[in-house]
Amino acid sequence: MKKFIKNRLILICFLVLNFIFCGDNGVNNSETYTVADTLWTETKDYDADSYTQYRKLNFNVDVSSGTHAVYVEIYHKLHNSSSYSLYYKTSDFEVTGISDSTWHMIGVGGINGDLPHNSYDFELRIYKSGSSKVRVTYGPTDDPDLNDQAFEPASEDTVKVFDL
Ligand SMILES: [Ca+2]
Ligand SMILES: [Ca+2]
Repeated sequence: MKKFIKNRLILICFLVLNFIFCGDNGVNNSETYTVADTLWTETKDYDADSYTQYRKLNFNVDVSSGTHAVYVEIYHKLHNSSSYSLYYKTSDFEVTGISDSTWHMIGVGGINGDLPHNSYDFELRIYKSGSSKVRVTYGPTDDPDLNDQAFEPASEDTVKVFDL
C-alpha cells in the first residue's frame, strides 16, 4: 500500500512539473518561432523630407514544426529612449513550418495612429494564440529596418505649394 501511495505521489509530481514546464495546460510547447525578416512598403512621404507619414511594416514568421496560431504585438520607442510602448496588436493568424512564405502587414502612421515627428525603433513580439508568454522578440539589433525610422504626422507631411 505504501508503495502504491509513493507511486501515486511520483505520478502527481511528474504531472505538476509537466504542467509548470510545458505551460498552456500541459500542451507541448517545444516548437520555436523566428521572424525571418521585416521590410517596409507603401511609403508615403509627400514633402520628401525622409520623414514618412505612413508605411506598411511587412513581417514573416516561421515556426520550427507544425502549424500554429499566433499573434504579434508591434512595440515602438523613440530612437534615443529605452522603453517600448505597444503600437499595434494583430489578430490571430497561422504560421506553418520554417519556410512559411506568407508576409503579414501592419500600417504604421495614419489610420493606426500618427507618430509625432521623430525617429523610432520598432520591436515585434510573437505570442501563441491565447497565451501572453512572449515566444520571440525581433528588434532593431536584428534588422536595420526596425532601427532609427523617421516618421511625422500627416499634418506635417504636406506638399509645399508656392505662389508663382
Ligand atoms: Ca529587413
Ligand atoms: Ca515627410
